Amino acid sequence: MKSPVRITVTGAAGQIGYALVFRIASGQMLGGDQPIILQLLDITPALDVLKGVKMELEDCAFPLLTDIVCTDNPDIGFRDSEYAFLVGARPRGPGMERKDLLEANAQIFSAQGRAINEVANRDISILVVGNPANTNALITQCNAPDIDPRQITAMTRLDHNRAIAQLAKKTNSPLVDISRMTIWGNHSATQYPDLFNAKIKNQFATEIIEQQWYESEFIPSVQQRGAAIISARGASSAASAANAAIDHMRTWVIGTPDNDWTSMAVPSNGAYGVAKGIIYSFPCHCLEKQWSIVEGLEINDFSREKMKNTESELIEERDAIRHLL
Ligand code: NAX
Repeated sequence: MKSPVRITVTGAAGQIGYALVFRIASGQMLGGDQPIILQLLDITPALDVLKGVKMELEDCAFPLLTDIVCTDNPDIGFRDSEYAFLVGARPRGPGMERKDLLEANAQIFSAQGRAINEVANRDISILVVGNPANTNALITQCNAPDIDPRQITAMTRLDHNRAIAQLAKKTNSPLVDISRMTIWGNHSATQYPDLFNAKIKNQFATEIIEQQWYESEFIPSVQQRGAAIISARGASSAASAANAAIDHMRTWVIGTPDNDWTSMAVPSNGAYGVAKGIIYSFPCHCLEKQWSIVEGLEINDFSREKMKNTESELIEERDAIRHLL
């Protein structure tokens, strides 16, 4: 029997947390032979809710779940953690400017970065989900100087999955026939879902779909899907976000299939002319807890402009909280 790994989920009393922790505990992230200790972190007023989540986890009698820690203390929540989902974040309140939101979250993610630096396992793999996810990941990284920056990523897998689903639906194709989808840039309405490299079986998607549909329906609908869910459900995406978070971690650990890639927001190394250091979503290959940016893809003028636009937004976000980096 393998020894248990510690997995931290912040914001575990929230709606994504509720959709995530049961799936992790059932083995859907690391497989059916990997025992798990869940370390659930939330703020003090949410501890009662967290207690209820813990009771329900116990009631599932998951064979892999060997312990559950509930805490409002990041030094306990991240202790010896090997995987962390940073979901908890401050939502935008009434009258709050974007800059205020960035600052409020910068405080949260600086404190968590420092705690990770102090107490987490040195090989921790971190996925930031809480928005603004890319910039929150940058703040976490700057506050955890002893952790390799490559281990701190942000989530665009939900956008990636949404793009695959929309393309499959439009072309009446099985989901498994779609490969090489790419989300570039920020997890925001400026993200660029790129179909020029995507394939449906062995054909390029752009040979099958019309440019008009691509530009005026596909791109906006992927960019605005989060808002569409809120207006339909009266609450933001939760189950699909939790599913994407599991997909992100699982792909990172077990790898991408041959001839395919995933989308992950990772520190830019300057590939495709993207400013070094910002956390930008790229097409990535993964193998055994390592990722690498897929280089050498052809980028046409249409894509280049959209990639620049989302890059500019990330640079603005970084500059707004630069004093905290
Ligand atoms: P909820 O408001 O349901 O839950 C958030 C939880 O975080 C609450 O329990 C809250 O008490 C906790 N929290 C707040 N500050 C904390 C802190 N300092 N330490 C620990 N916990 C803290 O939000 P939910 O719907 O679960 O969404 C969570 C985050 O995911 C939001 O920022 C949301 O915008 C973001 N999303 C990101 C997505 C992505 O693709 N990257 C998609 C889904 C989602 O919108």
